Amino acid sequence: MRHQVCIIGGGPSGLLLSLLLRRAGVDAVVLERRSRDYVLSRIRAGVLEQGLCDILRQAGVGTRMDREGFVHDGTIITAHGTTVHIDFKKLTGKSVMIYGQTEVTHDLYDELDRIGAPIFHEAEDVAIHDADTDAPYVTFSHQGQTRRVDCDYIAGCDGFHGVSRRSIPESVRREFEHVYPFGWLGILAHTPPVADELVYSGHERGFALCSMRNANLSRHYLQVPLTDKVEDWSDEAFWAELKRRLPPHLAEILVTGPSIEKSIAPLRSFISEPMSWGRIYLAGDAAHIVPPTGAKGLNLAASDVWYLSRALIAQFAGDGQLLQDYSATALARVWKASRFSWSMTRMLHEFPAEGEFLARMQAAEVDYLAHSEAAQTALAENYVGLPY
Ligand code: RFL
Ligand code: PHB
Repeated sequence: MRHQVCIIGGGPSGLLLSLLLRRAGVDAVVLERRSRDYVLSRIRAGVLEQGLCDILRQAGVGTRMDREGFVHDGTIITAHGTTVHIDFKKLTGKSVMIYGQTEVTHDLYDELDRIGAPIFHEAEDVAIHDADTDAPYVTFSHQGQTRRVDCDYIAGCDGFHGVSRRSIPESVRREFEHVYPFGWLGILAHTPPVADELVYSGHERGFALCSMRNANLSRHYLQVPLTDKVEDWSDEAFWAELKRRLPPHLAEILVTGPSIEKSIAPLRSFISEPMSWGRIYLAGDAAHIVPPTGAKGLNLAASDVWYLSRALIAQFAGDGQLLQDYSATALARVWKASRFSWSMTRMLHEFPAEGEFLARMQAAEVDYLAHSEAAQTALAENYVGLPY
């Protein structure tokens, strides 16, 4: 088969790219390794920047988000005995939307189905060929048959473990990685959120985050050692530890209940440069990973996809400049969002190996944040998302 663009990976990056291209008359196919049910069962991001919300609306998939999502005008940061309310709206004029990645993915599937965009699920052994020529192609096996997609461009939207990044020769690739000495244990529970806004809590026992999906669905996280397993954490142990890490007035009103999902994710910062080679263009987690503090992962995937969709559309219209500049344009925003995620992670987590000096620096940083509108504005500007 022949398509103008072959998109590898049907997570949010790949699905959104497919839709944005289709809207401009560019034809793309999506190859996804997993089943649709599997993709939809992954509980991940929950905070959408205004930039991503605007893209979804423009692409015609924002209706349910605007109906069921929750606009948050601020967030609460509490650590070392200091609590700071960051008022996004007052400081930046912008807000964020609470709407799960799972729901975004759902909405994208529904629209792609409606317009008949091709998606192959359970596409196995996806391999990229001749990416450094004008006639690249991708092979995969599907329902026992070997298939081949001839295309003009390949979009690598296949996440951190995908094949696309690794198809760029090692001699060309430069990878930057920072692994944090802990993970996040997350639970989802049918309980009301502890506050109207998200609560980021730094504590000497470790970081905690109280997030939410809706008025009766909470998403909470605890910093845990990398050696911990999900089985080590009963629901009771989770709630007891979360209470210890929250300020007393929130711990008192926290409503607990059985978890409906529980998982541990390690934290890392990772950036692979360049984000393109030959006819391959990487977007989202295929090119970079941020720690979840600050909720940038999905939003960064969206800005990559935005840049890439504009560049491919211009290319097919005869102007190749944006595509030539894609890697540099995307990376400039990626490094800034990575810096923000890294600095939020540094400010709020326990780093046992680093001792009292770091703890004092963290306390000074939160105290500064509490008393400086400039510092609050800088945090808010990054949290609601840098422009693109
Ligand atoms: P995804 O979502 O990983 O999708 C990539 C897709 O590619 C498929 N794939 C392949 N398909 C074909 N052939 C292959 N060889 C393939 N290899 C892989 C995969 O099955 C998958 O469907 O990347 P994408 O689309 O770039 O989207 C990025 C976001 O998913 C990601 O940045 C965020 O979810 C990160 N993230 C979080 N971000 C936040 O902003 N807030 C969060 O709370 C948050 N929690 C998380 C997260 C990421 C997690 N991961 C990846 C471990 C929690 C977890 C557990
Ligand atoms: C979430 O709701 O899953 C979430 C929210 C904010 C973060 C990370 C995760 O910084």
